[in-house]
Amino acid sequence: YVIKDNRDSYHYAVKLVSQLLRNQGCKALIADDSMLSRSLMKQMLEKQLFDVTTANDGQQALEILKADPDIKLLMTDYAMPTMDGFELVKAVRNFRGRDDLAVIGLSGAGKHGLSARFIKYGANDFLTKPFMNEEFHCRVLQTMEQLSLIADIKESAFRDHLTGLYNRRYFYQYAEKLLKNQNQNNTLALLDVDFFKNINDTFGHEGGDQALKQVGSLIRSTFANFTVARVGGEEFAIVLPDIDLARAREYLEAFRKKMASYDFSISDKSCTITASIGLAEFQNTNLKDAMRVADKALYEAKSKGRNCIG
Ligand code: GH3
Ligand code: MG
Ligand code: MG
Ligand code: MG
Repeated sequence: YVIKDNRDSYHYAVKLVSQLLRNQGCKALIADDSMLSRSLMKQMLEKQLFDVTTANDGQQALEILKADPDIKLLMTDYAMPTMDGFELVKAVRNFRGRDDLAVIGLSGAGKHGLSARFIKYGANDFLTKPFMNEEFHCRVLQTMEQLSLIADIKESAFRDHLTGLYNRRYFYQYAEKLLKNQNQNNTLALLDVDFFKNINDTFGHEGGDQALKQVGSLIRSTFANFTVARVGGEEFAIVLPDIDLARAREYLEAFRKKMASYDFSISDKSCTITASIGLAEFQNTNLKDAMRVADKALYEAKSKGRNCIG
């Protein structure tokens, strides 16, 4: 249906199928005061597997967008009764970026400059009504494909390849933003594998990597609801929001014991790996200050003999 006839290339077909898989269950919103237009676009977006909601005015669309951060595509008409498409795009860009919510503006032919203005206000693309179904599908597909690419790039930029955990870059950029202006007691835990050099010496670098993967997944599964990052070679950080130092100590002590008795398997040989832990409680402080405190506590844990909390 979207691949029109044998004019379409194999390349386009492949792109289409892979994007359709990603569109599946993805939410789209249509803002248009014409019922005919709404139902036509709804049908077409449903063919692209979107979960579609409609609004008959910009104001109503804005309310829906504010309430639902999962909407990934907005198709908006220009002329609508109380809030037009330009106002809607301007307002929505205050809380949703171009790489997070795709906006495609639409308007009737004949008015010059509408497409340029839509794009300047923050739309990703533009369609003139009446449009060919084929062009509608191509533009939606292309816009969503760009969003998917950006999401993939972000994902790989913020993930550590070895363990699949967040990396240091993510940890500093995002965790800090997340915790700013929150008047609660948060705890940062810094965990460093003990005598990791010995593991490398015994099993080789490849074996060391296996150990890091297993340590990473043990932390991840234990602290599934928290932000966990690999912040150094064999160093991991866990942010525990709204958890004070005393409670964090209980959690981390339980984890330390679990890890010390865990049966790691490196190159088919079973072995024991322990870690030392430093904790820091923080409120509005930035993450770097908390890291310094946790690092100091970690150093104390190492000098106390390792496999303990500083
Ligand atoms: P300590 O108990 O004092 O922490 O001793 P340690 O041997 O763990 O300490 P140190 O920080 O001196 O050594 C960490 C080692 O981790 C050094 C480095 O070669 C190794 N390493 C860092 N990143 C990786 C990695 O990605 N893979 C492997 N296999 N080793 C790594
Ligand atoms: Mg209209
Ligand atoms: Mg270290
Ligand atoms: Mg170490």
